Amino acid sequence: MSLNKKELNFYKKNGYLVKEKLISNKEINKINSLIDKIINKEEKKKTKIKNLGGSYNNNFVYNSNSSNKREILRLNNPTYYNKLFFNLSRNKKIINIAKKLLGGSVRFHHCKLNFKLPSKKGGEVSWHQDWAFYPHTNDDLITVGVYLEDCYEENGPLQVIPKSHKQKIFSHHNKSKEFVGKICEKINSKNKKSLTGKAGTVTFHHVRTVHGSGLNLKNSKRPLMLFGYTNTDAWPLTVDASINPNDNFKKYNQCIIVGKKTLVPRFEKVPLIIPLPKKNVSIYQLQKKN
Ligand SMILES: O=C(O)CCC(=O)C(=O)O
Repeated sequence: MSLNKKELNFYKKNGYLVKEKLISNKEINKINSLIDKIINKEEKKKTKIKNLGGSYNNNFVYNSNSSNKREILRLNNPTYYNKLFFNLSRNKKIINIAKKLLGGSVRFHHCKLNFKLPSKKGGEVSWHQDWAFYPHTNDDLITVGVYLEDCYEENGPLQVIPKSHKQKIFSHHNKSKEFVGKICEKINSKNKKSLTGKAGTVTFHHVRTVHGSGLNLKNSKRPLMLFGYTNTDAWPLTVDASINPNDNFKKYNQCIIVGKKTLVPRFEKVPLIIPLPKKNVSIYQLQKKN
């Protein structure tokens, strides 16, 4: 199952796309069994953490520092953690679509597995553009979300503002000029769309699309795997949680899934705001600041 012209045009116009049930139940079930094991093992541990464990270097981000009541909000870099997650990030159906949406080549950028815990335990993710976190020389970057359980309105699905990828880059800095990972000004969200679907449904949104998510009103964890991909000629302008060419050029090139190595970035006239000063913490902590 690939992408037809109508879907490609829809993505170009609106900055997002949903492919219902792209991943089979068999694959989803295997991944969910693995996740259950990981969570059970981790939540039993009573290791001391601070700062919600939420720096890039830690595997897990929690909703509390207290070992008695903490639950996992995020597994950082799941593709390094287990081959099953890596294989999902290289899934042919996902990559074929990403290739078309990115314009012909695909480089893996980053990955995270988000759990939206019930109600305030999980909280909301405020409106933001991924582009604010990792600006590149052009904006052929995409975020792909895989729902690992059915996700409907009441589960706190991803929400997007259609056509926002063609508009400005919003400031993600607060009044004190700190990078807080959210849009602080009031935005028009009248036309927001919730990206819902059964387990195995895959969402695609452009790196400049304004998005976020509301509360999970159910007693579930709403697992959502998020993969970031770039065109190979989009060169990072800052250091972020992904592999940086200046630190490890070999590994950076090993992230190419479709296309060839290049030393020639493509520059486009794209709006940019550099996300500095930035703290090495997760979006959950960043967005708590006003
Ligand atoms: O997990 C969510 O609901 C949204 C997360 C998100 O947008 C992000 O991590 O950038």
